[in-house]
Amino acid sequence: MSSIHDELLARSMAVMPGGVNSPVRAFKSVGGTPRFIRAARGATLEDVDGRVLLDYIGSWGVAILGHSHPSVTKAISEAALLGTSFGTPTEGEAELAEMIVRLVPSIEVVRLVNSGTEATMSAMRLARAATGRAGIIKFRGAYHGHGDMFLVEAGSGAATLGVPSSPGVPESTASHTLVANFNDLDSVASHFEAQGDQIAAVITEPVCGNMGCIPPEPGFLEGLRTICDDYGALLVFDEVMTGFRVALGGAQERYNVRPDLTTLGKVIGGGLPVGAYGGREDLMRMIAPDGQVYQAGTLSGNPLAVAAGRTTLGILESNPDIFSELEGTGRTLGLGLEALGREYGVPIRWQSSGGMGCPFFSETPVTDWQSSAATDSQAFNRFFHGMLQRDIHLPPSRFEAWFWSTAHSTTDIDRTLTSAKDILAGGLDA
Ligand code: KE4
Repeated sequence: MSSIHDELLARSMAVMPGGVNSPVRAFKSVGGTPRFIRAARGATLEDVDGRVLLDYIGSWGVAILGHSHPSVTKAISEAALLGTSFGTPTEGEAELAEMIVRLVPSIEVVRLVNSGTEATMSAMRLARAATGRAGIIKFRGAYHGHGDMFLVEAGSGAATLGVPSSPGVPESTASHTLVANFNDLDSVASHFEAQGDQIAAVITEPVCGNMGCIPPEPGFLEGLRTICDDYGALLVFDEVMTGFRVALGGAQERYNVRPDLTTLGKVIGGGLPVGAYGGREDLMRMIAPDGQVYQAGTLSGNPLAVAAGRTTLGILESNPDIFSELEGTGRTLGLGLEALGREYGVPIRWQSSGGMGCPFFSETPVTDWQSSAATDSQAFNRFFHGMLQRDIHLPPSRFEAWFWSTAHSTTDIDRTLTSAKDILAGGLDA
């Protein structure tokens, strides 16, 4: 008998690609039918069947304060009564920009946009304009949104010029994207040695969250900073996920490395669409209308999203202990899951930073795309569905990080671990 989720998926698929507005939601990598959600509050989602699910998707990192935080909902409601989008400057945008400048160490000037993708595309256009170079370096397995230049996998064999990994990305675009390996400075150096004078920037997730959670190894981010300085390239930290997630000042504060440009998203919108890019003032003043580098957006900085973002950042700024609490939750989850793995003979390796992390079904550390791709996908998929059957909704892919919030209680974490124990005791090869 088909469920209401099957019916809604069929209806959605009739009019939307895959029935979703973002591919990962479709459960393609884990199989099965995605749950249609009708409400979310605190650490939980409520599906259209009325089932309440403990949520580790957290809207992919957005919901650091939990869903429907009363202060955020109130701020949105009040802003909505004044209108939703004016297409003019507003005081709220200045306030949010001032908060970002105050809280993110390297950001002196910032531009608000509507998504992480817009932020990364704009930051790389600026880097190319500032350096007069076209080449960019990204890391295999890293995700920076769906801009053409980022949808590139390294060419096979020794040729490491990018080739498109999505139809519709012209070779001419992909050829400017060079691909290196995360946590491998030599793979970056070899690109610079070969064509350093053509490389505008290196863009990295300072903590990778799109191939599972992979923190930087000691010295890696510092090494990127040095090599960019040596060759006159810019260092861009894509903190769309790590910003206000791994520390109040993001990964650049946590790891004490100062990029030239930073991109932000997710948390800064408090659940509404906001992205941002910012950094050195000499670079950001090149953006129109101060400078000639064009970038624009009808709904950029709209009053609703800015109200949600300001309220969220305000709560984080006035409660900095939140980050040590989130770190502690990650430690409890990690120690518990790894202990269960040992108890039941299932290799589990937990990796996390601040309020993001994930288990890998792996004997060995996961330091880059290759080691992430080598982890046990079947084990993950069985674990995923076992947790969903127990009303715990993990991100539906082993290449995604889990996100927890200030709304996740110790009872929630205990329940997560007892559910995991139940599944592992039953065996994952069933
Ligand atoms: P958006 O365009 O989706 O707002 O942001 C793109 C982006 C840029 N940079 C990083 C480091 C990101 O993680 C993202 C988006 N993250 C994914 C989660 N892996 C969003 C989920 C989805 O695509 O539906």
